[in-house]
Amino acid sequence: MYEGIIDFRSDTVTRPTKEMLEAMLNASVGDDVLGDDPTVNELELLASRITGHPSALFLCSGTMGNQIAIRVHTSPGDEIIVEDDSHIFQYEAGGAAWNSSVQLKTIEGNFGIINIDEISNSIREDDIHLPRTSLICLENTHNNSGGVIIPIDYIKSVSELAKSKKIKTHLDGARIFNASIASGISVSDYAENFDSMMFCLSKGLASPIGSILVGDEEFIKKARRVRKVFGGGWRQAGYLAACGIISLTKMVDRLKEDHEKARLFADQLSELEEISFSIETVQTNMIYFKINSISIVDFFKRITERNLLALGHGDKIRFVFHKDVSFEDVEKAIEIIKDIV
Ligand code: TLP
Repeated sequence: MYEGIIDFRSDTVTRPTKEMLEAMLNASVGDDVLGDDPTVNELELLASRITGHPSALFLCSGTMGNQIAIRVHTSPGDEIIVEDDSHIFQYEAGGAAWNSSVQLKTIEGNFGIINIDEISNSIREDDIHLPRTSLICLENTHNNSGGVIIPIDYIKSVSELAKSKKIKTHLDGARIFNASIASGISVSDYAENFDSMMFCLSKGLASPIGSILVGDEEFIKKARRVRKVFGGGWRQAGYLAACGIISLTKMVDRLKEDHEKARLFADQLSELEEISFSIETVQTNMIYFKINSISIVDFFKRITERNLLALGHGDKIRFVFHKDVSFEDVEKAIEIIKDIV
């Protein structure tokens, strides 16, 4: 993509399509803080229709969407239940404590799934000594587990438990469209189980910037205010919303190609005895694997010399597949890896 470099670090590296750039040039815009940017309003309506939630808010990042949701659903001193390898816990720079003065009750999961009894046992009694459990968050697909899909029956049982305890639920659905394309379950069928959901336009859906938060009218009204407090009120955001509309109308179906690339890569890698990973986790557009023949540092040094980029995660290496790596690039990457391991 950039002069001979093949970039598997993330699907966030995807560049906008030509159609998106043209849509930016031609977008009708207004001032979104004043509520009159027609393209933002159109994108929010579209997001609301696709997810089945009454209202939607366009914002700059997935992290901002998760953080706003936490702020709206909780009060200072509350506790929220999250899986211990979730993005909210691992990669949002302690934002929940910083922005919302809440503490996180992390529970070890199994491929993103926290045992339902453990969730139930972690919900606090109503006692003035204890924090109030006000929110449960799930993540689908689950990034650190290899982009695995969280099963809908499990999601429903968490949702029922939360409702019975009057606890809110939020889905970090950064890659919910990958989950939907791979499972055949609609985004709205996933989303209906949560009080709010965030999803990203800037990952596999190829927008340069942007995420969406959905929920009911009251929730989004508060979220809009918190977005302003966080400095996220933006003006002619319609230029970006124009790309978001293309993401949602033209870029969803092609995600299955990214899943095929991941599968091709995984199938070839599984033949190398120096590499280990569990093939069942390759369900969408990424793969995490270990190497036993050379160190991770050497691996990264050698692939970088050959113009291949990927990311490390502890003792694992992550490759993510997206529209800006071709099937040919995938084959090339496999040959390079075969050479160096
Ligand atoms: N994930 C990034 C990194 O931050 C790890 C990536 O390259 O995968 N939820 C999930 C599940 C995510 O994977 C990410 C980004 C986010 C939220 C945050 O989205 P952004 O980067 O838009 O703030």
